[in-house]
Amino acid sequence: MAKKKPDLAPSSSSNDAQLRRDLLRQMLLIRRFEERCAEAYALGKIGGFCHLYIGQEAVGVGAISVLRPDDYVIGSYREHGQALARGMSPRAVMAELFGRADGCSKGKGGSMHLFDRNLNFLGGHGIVGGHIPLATGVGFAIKYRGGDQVCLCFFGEAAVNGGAFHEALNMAALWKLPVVYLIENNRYGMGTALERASAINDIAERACSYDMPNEVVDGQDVIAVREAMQRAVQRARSEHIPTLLEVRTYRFMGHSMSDAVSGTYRTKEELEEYMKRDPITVLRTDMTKRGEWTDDDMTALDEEVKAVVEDAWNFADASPEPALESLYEDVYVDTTSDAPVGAEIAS
Ligand SMILES: Cc1ncc(C[n+]2csc(CCOP(=O)(O)OP(=O)(O)O)c2C)c(N)n1
Repeated sequence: MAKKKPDLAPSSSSNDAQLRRDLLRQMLLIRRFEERCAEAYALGKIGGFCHLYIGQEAVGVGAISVLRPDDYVIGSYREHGQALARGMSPRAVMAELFGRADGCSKGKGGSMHLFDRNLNFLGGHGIVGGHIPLATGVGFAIKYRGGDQVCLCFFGEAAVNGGAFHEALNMAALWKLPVVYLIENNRYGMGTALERASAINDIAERACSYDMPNEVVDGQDVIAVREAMQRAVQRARSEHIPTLLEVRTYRFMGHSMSDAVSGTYRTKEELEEYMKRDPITVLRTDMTKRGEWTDDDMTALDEEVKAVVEDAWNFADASPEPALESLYEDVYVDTTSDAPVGAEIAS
């Protein structure tokens, strides 16, 4: 069996100043959005589970920035930021979190179940690793129909210890499916450190079992994420070769809104050390050094995105709760119509 060593992706300097501004704006929008989510949760406006993306913004933003509109994105329950990066409106996301009828899943999915068929954003899944085989299925469907789209699948490092991960990657490698499997390695599955749950610490090496290309990527550097993703997408699109990316990042908040920020499983010092590499600061510092960004620019951008988030909050707050009669809608496919089941998806 060929053992491929994961490479550390080099962070390079793109000359595209506009691109950097766009990436910075998206990351800042997600940061401010998530901060307001924490407030809304404390006020009881958001119920159920709520997993914030603060600290990991460069992963979703960098990876999704490479995709075409007809590509597919599927994620776990930590997906607010990915939905926003994919272009879902902050209003639709916030309304969903508030459980309101104008939410992207009509207020019946909540934080862990954000969907948008027009954006090919396929969730939002609460079962750890349960959506990885779904991504393989999407890859199969793309190839079967002769398309050149790519499916990007986000999941945490704890998911690689489940059987679904191995079955899904084996099949994707065997059948050459256009899927990018992206591990967001934030070092902890709830309160369990990676080293306590995985037999190997360099988890990109798991791809060697399937002879699959793999890379270790600096997840605090949005440009590095973008570049690794570009290589993976190129392989998937032109040769139908899947890739496993291990993107190393860190969550600055607790696992969910139900546990403390630092918890007892990690030290305050560790958290502070990782927070020195805030992905927003990393990009902003780079832009400042290039002479293309000032403190005034940052203040103006911050005000702009805060207003967007404020608008989303007000929209969500004004949206009605789903009607009781809608409780059973969208639960089962309507098989009473003449159209064959699944026909609307295939079209
Ligand atoms: C199959 C399954 N087992 C256990 C859980 C409970 N659980 C929810 S989140 C989580 C940790 C997952 O960590 P990771 O995959 O690294 O993602 P992260 O939360 O760090 O983004 C666990 C064990 C679950 N949702 N599904």
